Amino acid sequence: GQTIPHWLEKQNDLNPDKTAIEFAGGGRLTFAELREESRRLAGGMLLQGIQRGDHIALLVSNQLSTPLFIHALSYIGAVGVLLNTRLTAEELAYQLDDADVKKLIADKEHLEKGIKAADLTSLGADDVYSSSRFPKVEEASDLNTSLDFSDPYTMIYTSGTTGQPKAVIHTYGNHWFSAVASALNLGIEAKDKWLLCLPVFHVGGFSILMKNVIYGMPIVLFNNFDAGKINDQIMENGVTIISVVTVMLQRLLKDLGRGSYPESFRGMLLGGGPAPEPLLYEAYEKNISVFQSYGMTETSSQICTLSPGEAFRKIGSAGKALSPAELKIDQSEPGRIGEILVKGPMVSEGYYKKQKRENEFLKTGDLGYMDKEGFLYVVDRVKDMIISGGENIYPAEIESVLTGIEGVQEAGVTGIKDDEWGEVPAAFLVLENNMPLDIEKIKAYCREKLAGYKVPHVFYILEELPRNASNKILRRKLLETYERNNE
Ligand code: S0N
Ligand code: AMP
Ligand code: MG
Ligand code: MG
Repeated sequence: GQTIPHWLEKQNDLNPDKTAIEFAGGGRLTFAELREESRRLAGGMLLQGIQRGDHIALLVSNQLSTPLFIHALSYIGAVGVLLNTRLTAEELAYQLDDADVKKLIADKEHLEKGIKAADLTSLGADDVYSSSRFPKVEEASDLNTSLDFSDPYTMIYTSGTTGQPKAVIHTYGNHWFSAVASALNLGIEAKDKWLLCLPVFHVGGFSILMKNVIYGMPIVLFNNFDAGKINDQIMENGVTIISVVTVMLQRLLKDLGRGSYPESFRGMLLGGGPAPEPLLYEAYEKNISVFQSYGMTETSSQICTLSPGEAFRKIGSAGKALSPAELKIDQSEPGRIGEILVKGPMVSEGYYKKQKRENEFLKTGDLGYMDKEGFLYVVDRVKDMIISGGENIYPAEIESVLTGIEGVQEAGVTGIKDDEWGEVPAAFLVLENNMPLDIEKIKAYCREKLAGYKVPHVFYILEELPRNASNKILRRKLLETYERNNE
């Protein structure tokens, strides 16, 4: 395929002394240092037997070393399998096996869980780092100097309608076009500094690391979401843009109180799920531009975004398809609600080990409409997915854990509204012989099997689950059925 110079080699040439990364936990790297350290780390990885084409899992939070690992993979040509650190060992084990991972690299905090999950060599991030070879950069002749657009770079798990996790494959080309498309919409200014507080194991956070090296733009990296400290960075440290999910926007506005952001702050790129209109208006009242976006893991981050010029005029809309992308609503009549279909060079070609998509357009499983001016409004989902604080939850996954519990005959899970997280899972259980159950015990069992955010917040008992003619659970009728039974 088409190749370009390795983006970090390019930044080392164009902006060697410019700050690349400021770490909120302390420390900073220039582009020359980021390049040098990433290459040294690549040397360490080669020593550990990591080779071109290997699938290497990363189980790491947003540490200063995290971008180095991500770039080291590209210098070797290995594929990064990005793992959600909130998952349990059992959940991780499935992904590690499915993705044919050769080695797992975990940071201190997650190494123990990683070892439990992986029947393969697990390496401590610190150990790989301290074994780095290539004391002199000139020695690193076996590292990539260019990137091929058609080569895979990352794999990130998401689930289909069945709740079975599958890995979205992103090529270098997908990430490149995503970053460039976003820049054509939001623009790049000389003073830009992007704050990265989204976890980098999701594509929204990862995409900021790509913008960092593709634009030659400094970023401020946060490991924990601390609204006060993040607002300080916007107020006092020249941050111009930040990517957030709804709950983050909510927390930042609450912390800001009656204060306001400096003129230099351009706005917030909001994605990962729906946003309540009152919150968007609250930001508007505070003169904060929110660039609402629509995207998914499969589109390598946003594929539609509200432009800076329309942010205040089109509140509630996710904007238009970015320059190289196309958007269609699967509906014959304009203005009517239908499934959202997308196409573009940032859209992944498919999932690992799954058949490639036949249609040019990706069917998103989301419902929306376009207004007369062609602006997208996302209104609902066809898929039964729940979004809690920007994390996706698949009811089928929780249901299968619940039905594994003795005394539970059937289980249905659906999302219910929540002021903090947007939606949280609620479980509806049909019990065997109406055997009484200890809900605290069920919760503890779920906690062992499932990431914390997937554990149902409430449990309801039903006589039977609402089902359609083909015996499929009508998840959207669960709450209604319960309420009707308990009037
Ligand atoms: C919001 C976050 C930071 C909340 O985490 P916090 O407050 O740090 O929690 P902890 O201290 O770690 O844990 C405390 C308790 O809270 C529970 N908890 C944590 N998170 C959630 C949650 N999401 N839902 C429900 N509960 C949660 C913990 O479980 C814990 O309780 P216990 O101990 O009992 O278990 C955090 O949730 C977060 O980082 N969320 C964001 C995730 C994310 O990145 N989502 C986006 C995914 N989508 C994409 O990447 C594609 C879209 C995209 O690209 C994009 C997205 C956003 C912006 C821009 C873009 C773009 O297009 O560029
Ligand atoms: P993920 O792959 O984790 O990024 O999840 C993508 C899903 O988030 C999409 O398929 C949508 O269901 C949801 N989503 C993303 N952007 C929006 C938006 N602007 N409004 C409503 N839902 C959204
Ligand atoms: Mg935290
Ligand atoms: Mg997700």
